[in-house]
Amino acid sequence: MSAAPEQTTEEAEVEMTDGFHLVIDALKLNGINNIYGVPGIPITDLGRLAQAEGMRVISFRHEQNAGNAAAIAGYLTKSPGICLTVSAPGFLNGLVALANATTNCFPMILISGSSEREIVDLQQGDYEEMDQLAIAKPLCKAAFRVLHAADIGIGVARAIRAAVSGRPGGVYLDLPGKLFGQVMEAEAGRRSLVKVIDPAPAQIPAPSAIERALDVLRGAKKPLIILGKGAAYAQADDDIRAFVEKSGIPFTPMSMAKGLLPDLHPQCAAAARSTVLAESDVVVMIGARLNWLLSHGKGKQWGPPGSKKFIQIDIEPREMDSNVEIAAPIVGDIGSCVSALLKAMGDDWQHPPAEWTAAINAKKETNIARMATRLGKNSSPMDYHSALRVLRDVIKERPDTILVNEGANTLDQARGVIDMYQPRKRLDVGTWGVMGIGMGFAIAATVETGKPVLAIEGDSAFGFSGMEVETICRYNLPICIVVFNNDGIYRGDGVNPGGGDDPATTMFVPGSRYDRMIESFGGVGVNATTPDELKQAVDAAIASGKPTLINAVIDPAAGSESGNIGNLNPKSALKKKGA
Ligand code: OXT
Ligand code: ADP
Ligand code: MG
Repeated sequence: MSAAPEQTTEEAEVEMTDGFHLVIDALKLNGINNIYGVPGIPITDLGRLAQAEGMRVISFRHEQNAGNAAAIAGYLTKSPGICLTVSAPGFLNGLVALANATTNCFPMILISGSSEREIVDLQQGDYEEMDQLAIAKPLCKAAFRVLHAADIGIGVARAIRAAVSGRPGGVYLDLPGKLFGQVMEAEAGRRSLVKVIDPAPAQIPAPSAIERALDVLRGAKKPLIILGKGAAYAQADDDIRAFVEKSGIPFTPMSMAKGLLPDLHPQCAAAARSTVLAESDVVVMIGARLNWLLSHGKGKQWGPPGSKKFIQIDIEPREMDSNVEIAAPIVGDIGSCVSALLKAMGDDWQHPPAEWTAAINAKKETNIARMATRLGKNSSPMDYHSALRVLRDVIKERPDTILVNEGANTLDQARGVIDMYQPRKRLDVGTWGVMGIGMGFAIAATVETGKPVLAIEGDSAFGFSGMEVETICRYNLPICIVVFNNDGIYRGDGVNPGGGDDPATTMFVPGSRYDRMIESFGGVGVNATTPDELKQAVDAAIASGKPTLINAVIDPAAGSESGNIGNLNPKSALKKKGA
């Protein structure tokens, strides 16, 4: 335990500690060694002292990016990522990331300093006054405030347990400025800290649930497994692979579950997605929700009504029947559920009928051939496919590289083209389709794992967190950012329908040079206009580990509105000028 630096004469005989040190000691005691944040009143010294105590404190330019970093740190490590912010505006900046973490089931703790309770509660206009606890509550799994230094240990313990147990999510911890200066005897402080034992206890499924699921599965003629990011989070990689292979059932990964089993695995049906969703008769959902990304489990995409039975593995009981009836719910943690299934399957499990796998393979071949034609073109200027072809090769050659991906066309095309080979190597916009995760995810991904990062960013997507290139250069992180610069949102050839001088709402300054941004901070900038230039620049970046930003010039006319989800974009039915 660290002692507070300044002590009064009376306190001099006894070792003392204070709120600052207790927060740091509580985090360290629980194996948390990284903090992502932005300094300022009242937490500047907390960051400084944490650094002095050997923690890694990464200071960002904006709290939203620090929050996204904390969230993905939680996803990658199963230990809550910590985001540290100042009061009111800093807290609010971090809140988008906290809500996004909760939505995506990523464990994180947003720790914000806050103003004086007495003044805030009487609304007397304190510096950065805001009732932060009340505002955070509906946007996270749990929210706590600590008023006494002696309660810091319990507060941190509750926050950790809430973030990682059951369905993981975001937690808010409110620390009023006055708390940090509170002094207490170091020995009492030491005793007040809690090392959280078994923070995410195994949740063993009921044997009857396993039997019910296997009964449903035995009756299947066209079974399908859908792997979601919950399955990747669970880190039960070997058992999941063993279950898929022993069952012989085709699988398709949701975006962030790509690589949990390699995309080139013979049972992978990602390239026949529409076929397997529509034609399967039993679907095993492992850590994936039947939300908008899966058309809520119903409608045309899922074939005729009544043609499907679902088995769902999830740690959250209330997820069951949230959109359609689940014939066989298995509630528990994925590791325990999958290993129970494996055991109960016995040694004579029948693989699905050959007609089913043959039909899938035929569809896969058609789609892969279609994709090959698009990838084979050497378009000038580059289109999405000619640029992505070389990035696909980069990941093939360096499969331990972590891929961060956001945008619309840049996201949807990259997801299809770039095969993933290892678990938890693809990080993207997730459940909300949110822009702005890019630099925060990239920074935490390399800080937490030590792996190189390739961030493939639409030019709009990049803009949401682009200032963090300075952070990347400051900490000299091995991150290579490729900005797919098509001069705008979805496309770069928009026209102002009003005919005025203002550009179209989806347009950016044409021909911008994002590579020059990173050069001003000492990083490597490259302008790439051909696939060869792009490949050379990425290879050099990954080999050197130097912060690099490549401005990949993409045909402004190559994209489509909203990427692959144009169907969700309402359009006015009224025919007006330019509409
Ligand atoms: O089976 P069929 O035949 O159907 O074929 C499918 C697969 O089988 C096949 N396939 C393959 N073929 C061959 N080989 C391989 N390997 C292979 N793999 C697959 O390909 C097809 C399609 O497969 P896919 O993609 O798996 O299937 P599908 O049907 O697309 O899947 C459906 C979905 C819903 C699961 C999938 O599309 C998906 O995951 N989508 C996520 C979409 C998403 O989240 N998008 C981001 C949000 S868009 C919009 O909101 C944007 N905004 C607004 C905004 C946001 N988001 N956030 C904030 C804070 N503010 C504002 C903005 C501002 S995007 C955006 C910026 C955009 O501009 P940029 O400049 O950044 O980007 P550009 O567009 O590049 O300019
Ligand atoms: P995707 O977007 O990939 O489809 P979702 O975020 O929709 O994935 O779903 C992830 C699901 O995984 C959530 O319902 C969550 O409760 C569940 N989950 C997360 N971790 C575990 C775990 N360790 N065991 C069981 N279920 C989990
Ligand atoms: Mg764009």
